[in-house]
Parts: sequence; structure tokens; C-alpha cells
Amino acid sequence: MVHLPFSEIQAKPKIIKARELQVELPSQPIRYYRHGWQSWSLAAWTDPTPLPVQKPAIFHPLQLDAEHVHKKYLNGSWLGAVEFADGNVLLLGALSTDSNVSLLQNQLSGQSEADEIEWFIGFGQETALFEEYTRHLGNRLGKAKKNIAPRVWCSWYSMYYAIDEPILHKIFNELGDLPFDVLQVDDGWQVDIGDWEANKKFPSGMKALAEKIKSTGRRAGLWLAPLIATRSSKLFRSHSDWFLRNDMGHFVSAGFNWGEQLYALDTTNPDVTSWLFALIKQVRDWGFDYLKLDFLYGGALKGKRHNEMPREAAYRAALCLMRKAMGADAFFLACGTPILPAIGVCDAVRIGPDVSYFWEKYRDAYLLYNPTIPGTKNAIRTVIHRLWLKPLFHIDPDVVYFESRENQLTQGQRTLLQDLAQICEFKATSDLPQWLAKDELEQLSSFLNAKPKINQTDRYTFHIDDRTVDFSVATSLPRVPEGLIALWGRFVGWLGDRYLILRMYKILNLGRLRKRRSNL
Ligand code: 9PG
Repeated sequence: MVHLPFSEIQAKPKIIKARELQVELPSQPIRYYRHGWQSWSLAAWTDPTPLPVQKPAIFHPLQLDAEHVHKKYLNGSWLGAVEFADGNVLLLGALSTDSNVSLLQNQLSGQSEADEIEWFIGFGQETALFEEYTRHLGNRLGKAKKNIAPRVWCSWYSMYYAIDEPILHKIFNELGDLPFDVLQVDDGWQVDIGDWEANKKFPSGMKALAEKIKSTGRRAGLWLAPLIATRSSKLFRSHSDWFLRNDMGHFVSAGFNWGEQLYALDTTNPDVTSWLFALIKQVRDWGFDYLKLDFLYGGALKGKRHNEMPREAAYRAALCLMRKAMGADAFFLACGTPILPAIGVCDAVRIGPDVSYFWEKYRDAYLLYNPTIPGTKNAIRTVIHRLWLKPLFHIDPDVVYFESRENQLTQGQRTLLQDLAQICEFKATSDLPQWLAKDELEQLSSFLNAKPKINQTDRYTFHIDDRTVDFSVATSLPRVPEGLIALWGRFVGWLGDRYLILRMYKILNLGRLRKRRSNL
């Protein structure tokens, strides 16, 4: 353990090699910057006190780093920072994977789960420090080539699972000459999670679908979650030995979604790597060259691997393999991904939770205390706290909405999302042309063409052309529940851990989706 006196870093940032590193703070900090593990995990400046453990627990593997969730002190992945009353910030950040930072009383400390690694540590002005840290990360891990990010239409946030061949064809036709560069097919085309073939709703197959998209003059995009599988998938049933287990020999949970338990592939197994390489090549052969690879955290879960190595290093190797399989000319968007291992490998990274057609749900925010679950406020909060990653890859804040027909967001909330997308310079939507009023269609078109002048004026405020935009309505965290509300929250959390409840919820949601589709 390296103990660093504050005086040594006060004047000038340092790079230090250590497995564990500790610095004593000169005074009590007023805020702590916690950086969540993967795309959807919380990143935010908060009070320097631990937050309640978010619920339901069954989602932990897919919403945060389950290895650190029950720590009684403040903890974040790879980096952490504190802010003092005079506005100065102390930032400690790892320059390698498999590391985390915690704050315990007046000690900020870094731990590497692997060997000795390099750490960046500095004190001073927040933006300058984050910029310098980012520069060092880029030098060590590489920077993605940064052309302009393509403008994407994605099927998820309007159609969700309810996509099929005729519906997508209809939408692709009706998008007319809106300035999209990519039409991306999301979840709903595959036989199962793990079985990446066209299902019955796509009788002409995936090659035909890519061709249809290309015939509109755009690049074809496809979603898949190549590192996980559901229990019911053919992949899991026929190759259960490919999946990650713990020291006791039990399968490691990759969380719960699609009404099912999820498992993660052990990407250090050579049979798995051959399968993975062939899968990504197949997708390219179908004609898709914009790949949104999702639920990628599955490759970095703790477990006993075929080839023993640190979990995030194993994951980064899997990302490199998939990059090699897709080729340098493909656009690789990583989603549900641990952030640091993706640097230098992926073209774009989703840096926040999913947006939604609502702002925030009382149940999710207060009862479950879950800042990760899909919702527009959750998405904006984390994205605004991760803008510093922009020099390393394209930062994807998720889609924006222009349509008000099927949408509960206020005009102001929709505009906030659109402004955030302009700041990120990553523009996507799932809006259906047939849902858009004439003026909304025009607004969408000018949003896609706009290149506004952007100037950050404070942590949460920006000048966008001649407007001042303030994101602080989205940055706070809910009050910590107490008394009866806390008790009720515990019960709701307990319910949320029951398979039966989650399955019933899924059926209810499917009903809602069908209704949405009949609105087309
Ligand atoms: C498809 C979707 C979309 C979306 C992705 C991802 O915390 N959660 O339970 C959780 C579930 C799904 C999810 C995000 C979080 O969405 O981000 O864009 O592709 O999968 O299923």
C-alpha cells in the first residue's frame, strides 16, 4: 500500500504505480463523484455519504458492479473524486482495467484487482483534471478514430419487441428522405438471446432486411447481445459448459431480463471465441455494418474462467476479438458495457441508462431507489456526469423524442434530451414518422442537420447557440426513503426479486406493446 501525503500532489498531478494507493484528504469533502461500472450504472456527484442499495437485487449483475454493491463505504469503478468547500477537486483515476476507488472517512484510496497499475492523481480545477486524466487514458488504451457519428434511427424506443418484417419495411419507407445515416434494427428479430438467427417474424431473413435498409441509401444497423444467453436458449441448453461458473461450480447470474434468468459466456474458452468470431462475421455477411452490441457486462462478471485472468482484461480481449471479426470499417457501438475496457476498441459507448417516454417513476426512484432503471431523468443524470469521456470515443446519450402523441415527457423535458444529444454530438431517435405532427417532423429534420455552437458555462449549464440550458433538474438524487415508505420500498423490492412477478410484469408489458402497435 502506497500512502501519499496530500502535499505531494497539491502542486502538480502525478502518475503513480501501485496495487493499492491511499491519499489523506486535507479537509472534509462536500461532494463525492461516484463512477458506476457500466453504461447504465449511476455516475454522479452526490453527498459524501453512501446511498441506499438499489433494488431489486436480482438486477444487480446487469445494473452495477455486483462485486461492490454491499460495500458500506463510497465506491466507484476505476476513478473517484471529491470536491472541497472552495470548489477544488481531488481526482484519483486508474489507467488500467480491474480497479476501483473508494472514500472512507478522510481517505481516498485506489485498489487494483490485478497487479500493480498506474494511477493518475491530481488536485485543482475539475474540468482541467478530468481532461488530463482522459488524455492519459487515451495514451494508454487508445482512442477511437473520430469521424462524425452517424445519425441513427433505432427501432427500440417506439416499437420495442413488437417489430416484424412488414412493419419495419413500412417504417423504412415512411422515413422518406429524413437525414439518417443508419437504420438500426433493435431487439426482437432473433430466435432467442443466444440464438442469433431471424425468428418467424422475419421470414425473408436478415440478409434481405439489411438489403432493404441499404436500398434506402443508408447503412444497416443491428442489435445483439453476444456475450449472454437466456436459460431457455438453444445455445445454453446445448453448450452449458461454455458458460461462466463460480468457484462452487454454479452458473454465475448475469441478471434477469426477457422474463428469464441470464447467463454469461466464458470468452476465454477457445470454443466460445470461435463461435463469437463466426457470429460477428455472419452479421457482417448479412450486410450490417453498424453493430450495437449490448449486455456486454456479461463478459466481465466475476467467475472461474477457462483461462484465469482478471475479469475486465478478459472482457477487453473479447471486445478486441469482436472488433477484429467485424473489421475496422464497421461502426461498433457498445452498450451495457463496463466503460474503461471499451476505450480504444469501440467507436461509440452508451454512457447512461435507457431513456423512456416518461421522466421518472415514483416506484423506481423512491421505493426501489434505482437510478439505473430506464427513465429519462436517470439517463440525463448519468450522461451529464460522463461528458468528460468524449475525447475517447463517441458518447451515446441514447435516443431523443420529438413525437408527443405516445409520449408523457413535457416539451421542456424532450428539449433537454435533444440539447444533450447536441452536446454529445450523437443523434438518434426511434420516433415513427406516422406519429409525428408536421411541425415535429420539421423539428426532427432540423435537429439532425444542426451543428450548434456549444459552450459549457458550469458543471450543469451550457450555452447552445444563443440559449442557456440548465440540466440541474435531472442531476439530483431522490430523497432517501424513511419510515413507512422505506418499509413499503423493501416490500416492493422483495416482490421485484420474484420470478413470477417479473414474468407477470413482462406479460403486462407485452399487452401494452400490442396496443402501441395497433396505433400505427
Ligand atoms: C433491448 C434494449 C435496448 C436498449 C438497451 C437495453 O436495467 N435493465 O433492466 C435494463 C434492461 C434493458 C435495457 C437496459 C437496462 O436496454 O440499453 O437500448 O437495446 O436493451 O432489449
